[in-house]
Amino acid sequence: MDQERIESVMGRQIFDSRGNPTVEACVTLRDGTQACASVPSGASTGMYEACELRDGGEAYGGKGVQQAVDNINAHICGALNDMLVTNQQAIDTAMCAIDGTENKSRLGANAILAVSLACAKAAARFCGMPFYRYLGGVNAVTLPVPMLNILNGGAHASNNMDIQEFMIFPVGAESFSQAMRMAIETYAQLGKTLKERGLSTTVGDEGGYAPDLESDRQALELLMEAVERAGYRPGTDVRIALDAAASEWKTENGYLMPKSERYLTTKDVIAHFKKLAQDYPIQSMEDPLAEEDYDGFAKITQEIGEQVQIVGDDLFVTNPHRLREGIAQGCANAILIKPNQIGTLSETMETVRLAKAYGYGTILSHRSGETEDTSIADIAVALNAGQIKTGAPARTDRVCKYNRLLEIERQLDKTARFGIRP
Ligand code: 2PG
Ligand code: MG
Repeated sequence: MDQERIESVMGRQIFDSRGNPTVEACVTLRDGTQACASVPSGASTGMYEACELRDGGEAYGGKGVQQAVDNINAHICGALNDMLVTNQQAIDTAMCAIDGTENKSRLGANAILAVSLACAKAAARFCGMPFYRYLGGVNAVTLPVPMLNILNGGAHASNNMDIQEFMIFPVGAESFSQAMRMAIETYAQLGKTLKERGLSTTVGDEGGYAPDLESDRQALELLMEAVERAGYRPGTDVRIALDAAASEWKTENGYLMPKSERYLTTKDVIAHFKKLAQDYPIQSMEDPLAEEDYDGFAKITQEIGEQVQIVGDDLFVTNPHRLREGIAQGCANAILIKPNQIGTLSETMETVRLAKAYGYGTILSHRSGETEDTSIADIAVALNAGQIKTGAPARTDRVCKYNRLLEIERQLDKTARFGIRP
């Protein structure tokens, strides 16, 4: 009797960092090995993402996930019973087959991903390996450079900022732990500066401050000042990464910045970001245009892609087909990787492989609604992704991923590498 066969799979409803219901799955093997995983949830969700199944109705404002949980207990559990937990591809394929839809809308990508990750974790545990080692083998040695969202706007905060994320990117660090020290000291200085200026120090969904500010430029100035006050050199030690989440601005008549109520054409948006990249040490720009604006993405990549990493999030939604299309059209030069956008671990890994084959940068990412699950930290190391964004260095739903990376760094010890493109 193979001890690594799946004995049972159980789903249940838990809550995420916004207090919304989400799915947790626990997998038990024949030998009693058990592992659980839970899934996050976005606010600025791409329209091409796999389906997050919600119950609708009165309870939890329609956001309950009982249906997804029932799908695990009634359908997935039976289908995976007796399968070898180490055969991830077969497990994921089986779930996709019983779902039978293009976007996982029958079982729910939230149900499928929770089980997919729980199986992988149980397999790692069965093999007596850390999760990153099980997934990545002997090649898993690179700690990612973190992007930390220390000023929140857009759909993640109730302030007046249209850009969703102003992140610090400590690219001058020599190790992951040194990058965290730089980020934490900068975050503390930003808090101090805001307080001194009488600006709000309440935080947004991802733990970054969320003050009302006069403009994007003021936000960037504040970031640079915080870096300097922390004793680092802006542009050399710490650079800036933005996530505009511009799909949120798209209307039938072009781009409408929802908070400042400015109308812009694709051309205006590109000119705006180009100017910002000239004036500030911006290393990375995510979703500067909307999810359907392949032409705009190709244009901005052509114009500033040599100097700036252009990242597709809502554009690619971790989907290998959308990424292939983007590669063909010359859109972006990096991809954000969110396992719950596609719904299985195998497909997530396939997308990363494809991105790397075409020289695209890869950034593992949290969602704005998170849980204590730290899988993305292990996946980033396993796949040598080189970059991760998982919020401010504040709030345990964000910090737990950074803490997991510190633990991995300790385990790898002298073999640990650190960098964007290994
Ligand atoms: C993003 C994410 C994470 P959300 O747009 O990159 O920061 O936000 O999870 O709300 O889609
Ligand atoms: Mg994004």
